[in-house]
Amino acid sequence: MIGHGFMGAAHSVGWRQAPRMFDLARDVEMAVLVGRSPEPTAQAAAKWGWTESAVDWREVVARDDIDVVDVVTPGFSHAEIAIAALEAGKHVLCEKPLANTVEEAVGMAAAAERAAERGVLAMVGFTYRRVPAVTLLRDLIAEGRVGRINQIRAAYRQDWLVDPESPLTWRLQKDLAGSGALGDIGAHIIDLTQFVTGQQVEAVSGTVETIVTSRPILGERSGLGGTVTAERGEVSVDDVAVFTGRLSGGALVSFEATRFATGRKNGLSIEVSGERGALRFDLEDLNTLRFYDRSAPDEVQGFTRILVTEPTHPYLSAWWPAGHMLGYEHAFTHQVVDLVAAIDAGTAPHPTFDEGLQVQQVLAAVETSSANGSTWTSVVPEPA
Ligand code: SOE
Repeated sequence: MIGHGFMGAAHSVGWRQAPRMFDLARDVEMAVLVGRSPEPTAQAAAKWGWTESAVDWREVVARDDIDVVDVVTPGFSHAEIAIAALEAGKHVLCEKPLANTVEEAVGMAAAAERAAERGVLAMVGFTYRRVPAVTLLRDLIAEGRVGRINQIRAAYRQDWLVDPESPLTWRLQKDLAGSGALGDIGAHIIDLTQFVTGQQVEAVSGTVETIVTSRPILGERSGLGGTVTAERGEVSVDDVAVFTGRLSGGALVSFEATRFATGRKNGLSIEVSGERGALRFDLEDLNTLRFYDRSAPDEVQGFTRILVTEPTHPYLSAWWPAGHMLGYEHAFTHQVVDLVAAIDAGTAPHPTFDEGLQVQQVLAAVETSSANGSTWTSVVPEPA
């Protein structure tokens, strides 16, 4: 695994738990954790259960005893590391969004296509697909429970930047992160919408905005923030992105991605409204799925609460008896389970790099739309 920030911790939990709780077709050995500085990397490796630590990712990626490379670094380095790993014949799991630009994502998707010819696989870490209630939501739509989809509301709302004195971390710098709320959390709701509907966002109209334009330069890092210095630097990414999308099936989607939703800590929600019913999920209540069935008699109409903890629900048979609740980290375990199953079967693990590239194209179209007065913009522009 390359990188050891917040996502490094989450992915480590996934790699550790998956072989302990699920029957995997392959053994998992947490071989090497790679970071820029020897000491913090060695400490993280020891804490999370990696056998070794190292500082040179190129050397590690070339090693014969490595089969899978997990990329959890900031977006600017995804393309270089993932392409090198695929070329070295390693399966790759890469954090979202796939890259910082469409150009980089195109290169990564091409590398993944070449690798696939040699049986080498690549997957993007849009982990929320693996929250059991989300997978169930997708399954219920596929079964026709909501019928034709008329409208979707998808939001990802956090508030960790509402303090103007919160430091200028890498997530606030375009050259490091690609974009702000749009790519960091907007990418999740684009992917989720497409995953649960099986449709693609084909055009968008949107606005992106930066609310706090300069922030204190970071001293020592910790988690999403860290200590600050007296100097300020420019915030070069968006704080809020609000956009409308048109799905291939015709429905409109309202998207909202923000780190300024005061009081919302990790509020990812999606509500799918169809001709026969509706489904609603909220990450802050992640064991629950709400279902409205229009065919129910009038006197019992209303959203019902499905507690998604039954052994018959996706991924749940490996965990606790019904009603015993899962958390944020379980989705990272399920991600490893699905990746290892795909590697064993030799089939493409979803989301593929092509799917990651398409999300990147939606993100770019939102930025183009915003720069052009929120005009409707095709996700992949028509050739001139
Ligand atoms: C920060 O906004 C962040 O950590 C995202 O980068 C993650 O993808 C999301 O899961 C939680 O919030």
